[in-house]
Amino acid sequence: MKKKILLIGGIGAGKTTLKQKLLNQSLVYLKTQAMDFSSIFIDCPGEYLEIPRHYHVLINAGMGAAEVWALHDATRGNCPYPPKFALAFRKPVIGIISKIDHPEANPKLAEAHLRKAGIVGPIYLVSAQEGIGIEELALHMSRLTNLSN
Ligand SMILES: Nc1nc2c(ncn2[C@@H]2O[C@H](COP(=O)(O)OP(=O)(O)O)[C@@H](O)[C@H]2O)c(=O)[nH]1
Ligand SMILES: [Mg+2]
Repeated sequence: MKKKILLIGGIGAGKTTLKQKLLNQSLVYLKTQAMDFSSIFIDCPGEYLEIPRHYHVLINAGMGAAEVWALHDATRGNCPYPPKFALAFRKPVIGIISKIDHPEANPKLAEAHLRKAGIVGPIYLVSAQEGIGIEELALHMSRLTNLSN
């Protein structure tokens, strides 16, 4: 079975835009209304992270994924993740700081939030809009999804 990557993050973190960029699709804004399993990414509405009673949906989705990508919007001042949330997944969790092109981006704060959320794996800094950091992430993605079984 093809390996999948679960994308998690708050509302508007840039999950769908990043997915489109990595799949070489045109960047079309479309609010994610439901879980979308249609590519190697499992894309979810941000509400599943922002509303604690939905946490179990993300945790269940993680079971079908090879890796979890936890996004944090660099322009967001508060943290959508509860402390140690990454430990709820039995899969590797990497951090992705999105929108680093934005004039109000604060990647240091976003990194601190992701570390507090229990992410010990690598943290990538990206801008899907400007293409920054995308090549490195695409390489990581292809290594992961080309692994056998
Ligand atoms: N400046 C900037 N804006 C972005 C970037 N990626 C996404 N956005 C914007 O952030 C908003 C939410 O993006 P979306 O991918 O739908 O977020 P999602 O809710 O996590 O799927 C949209 O208006 C995007 O155009 C980026 O790299 N830079
Ligand atoms: Mg979305």
